[in-house]
Amino acid sequence: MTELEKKGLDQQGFIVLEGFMSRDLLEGLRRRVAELFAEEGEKAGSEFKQEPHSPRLANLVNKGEIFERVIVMAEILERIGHVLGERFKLSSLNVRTADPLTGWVQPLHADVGAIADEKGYWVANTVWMLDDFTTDNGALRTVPGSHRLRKLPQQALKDPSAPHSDEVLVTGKAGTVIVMNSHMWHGGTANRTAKPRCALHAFYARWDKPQQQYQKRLLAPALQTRLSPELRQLLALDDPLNDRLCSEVTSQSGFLR
Ligand SMILES: O=C(O)CCC(=O)C(=O)O
Repeated sequence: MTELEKKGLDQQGFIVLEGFMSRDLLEGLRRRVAELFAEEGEKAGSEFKQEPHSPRLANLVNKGEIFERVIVMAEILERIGHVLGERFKLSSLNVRTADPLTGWVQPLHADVGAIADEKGYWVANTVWMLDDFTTDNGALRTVPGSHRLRKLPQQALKDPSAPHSDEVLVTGKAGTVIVMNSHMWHGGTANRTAKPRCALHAFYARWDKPQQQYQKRLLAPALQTRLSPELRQLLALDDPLNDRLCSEVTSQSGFLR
């Protein structure tokens, strides 16, 4: 990773890896995501939480080998490690679609309502653009530098859904990946076009915090058995501390109840 990327993560809180996905990976992800939405229908996303006007899929490590490839990519893990330090785990793997023409704006939030603690930052997210993100179709907005405030938008702002004077919209071509310190305030914007906008979120947490979705409970036993040691570690499947932490919380969101 370059010095510029380190500075981007440290200071503004995000970096954009243009064209990161190979054509095969992008097409494979789109195909699998479309199949899952068709199979799951109304139930899509129900392992986690459902958001208005934003069809979601959850628990994706359990739903196809292609997702195992996504969560373990070295270039991404290196950048996540820059935010979280050496020891971290996958917290959840979800898809979110911004439905067309609903007017729904996802409130600015920090993931899982996380505020950096005395050890530093403990949440980092990646947004994998499965469609182009444009100025009109519900791209991600960010408030650069807000991860350093150690405050949540709902504490600092009258209306976290309103436009923010410092916001920056992140646009890019399908195949691009955003890596972010997800204490930084961010949220999806309204999709004002006629087509849905879809993204995959691979979300990571520091080793000493609970997973957003407890992988050991959610992944099929047969899948857990065949996973490599590297994946087992990333998913915290053999980690008694994670078992305890996850037993103490219910699944968390930064903005959904
Ligand atoms: O898909 C997006 O634009 C961002 C979604 C997001 O930040 C979230 O669901 O927590």
